[in-house]
Amino acid sequence: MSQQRVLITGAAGIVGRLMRTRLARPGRVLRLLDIAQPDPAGSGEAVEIHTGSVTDAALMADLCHDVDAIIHLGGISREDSWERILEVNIDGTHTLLEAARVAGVPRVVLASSNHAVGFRAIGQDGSDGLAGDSSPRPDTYYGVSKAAIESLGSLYHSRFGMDVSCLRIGSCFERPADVRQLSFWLSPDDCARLLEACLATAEPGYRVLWGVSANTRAVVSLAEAEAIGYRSLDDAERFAASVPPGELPSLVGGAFIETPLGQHNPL
Ligand code: 15L
Repeated sequence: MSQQRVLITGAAGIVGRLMRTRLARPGRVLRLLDIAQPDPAGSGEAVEIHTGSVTDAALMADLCHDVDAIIHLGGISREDSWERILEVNIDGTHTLLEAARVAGVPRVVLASSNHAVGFRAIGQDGSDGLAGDSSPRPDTYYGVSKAAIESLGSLYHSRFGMDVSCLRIGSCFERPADVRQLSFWLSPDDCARLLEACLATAEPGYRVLWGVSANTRAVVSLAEAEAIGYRSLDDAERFAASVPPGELPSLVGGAFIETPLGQHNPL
C-alpha cells in the first residue's frame, strides 16, 4: 500500500490538536506545521513536525513537496487588525495554495468559518437551514478573510483543477459551551469524519460546506457535506442541561457581531 502524506497547518491550534490523533491512519503520515511548536511525536506516531508560518513561501514550497492533501487550519482564529488578518489569513492562504499548485498537490481543505456569513439571519432560510454555499455576509475582518479564502479556493479549482473543500466550521470544541453552540457545535469526532469525507471524495471539485454536527437545534444545512459522504454521529443536545441558560442569537455570528472591528480579540 502506498503511503499517504497529509500536511496539516495550524496543527498546534485548538482544532489541529483535536484532529491529530483522530486523523491518524495506517499508511498515512501527518506532516504537522504550526507557528507554535507542535508536541513531539509520540511512540509509533507517524508524524513529521515543523515549526513556521504559512506566510513563509520558501517553507511552504518545501512542505508541499510529496504531499497528497493539505488540511489548512492555520491562521488567526478570531478578530484582529486588518493588517494582521490580511497578512496571515488571506496572503498566507494564497502562499499555501500557490505552493500547493507548484508542487502538484491535488486536494486542499480550507478551514472557513461561520463568521464568513455572520450577518446572515438564523431561521430565515427555509426548513433545511442556511445552505452551505450561501453568499458571504462576514461579521468581522476575520469573517472577510474566510470569505476571501473561499474565493481563493474557487479560483485555484477553476484555474488549475485543484480539489478544494471549504468548511464553514461552527464551533469545534470538546463540548458546547453555550446555547448558541447547541446549534453550531461540530464535535471533534464529526470534524474528523468531515475531513475524511473531504479527503476521500472521488470527483475533483469545489465545494463550500457547513461543518456542524447533526444537532437537534441545527440551523444550517448538512446537505452539501452529506453529498460527499459525511455522516454526523453527534448531537450537542446531550450537553443541553450543562450549558448556562441563554437565547439563540438572531444572527449567525453571535458575539462576533458586536466585536469592535479590527480589535485584537485575545480570547
Ligand atoms: C470561529 O471561527 C473561531 O475560530 C472559533 O474560535 C469560535 O469562535 C467559532 O468561530 C464560533 O463561532 O464559535
